[in-house]
Amino acid sequence: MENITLNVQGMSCGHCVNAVESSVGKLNGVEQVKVHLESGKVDVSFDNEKVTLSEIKETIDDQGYDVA
Ligand SMILES: [Cu+2]
Repeated sequence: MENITLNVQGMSCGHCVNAVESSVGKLNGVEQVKVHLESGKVDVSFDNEKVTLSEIKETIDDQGYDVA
């Protein structure tokens, strides 16, 4: 299991938190996802044999947010 923290720009309210948490949380292999709205950080725990970091970043990007 990998634990990473991503810096994500553009999240501003509870809707954004839900959009990121639910879309990333649906990915097969993602164990846990937690958005920290104030700091713009997203903690993700995932199984890197099932899902890649770039797939996670792409999913956040697809929701309309910029991943550092
Ligand atoms: Cu929002």
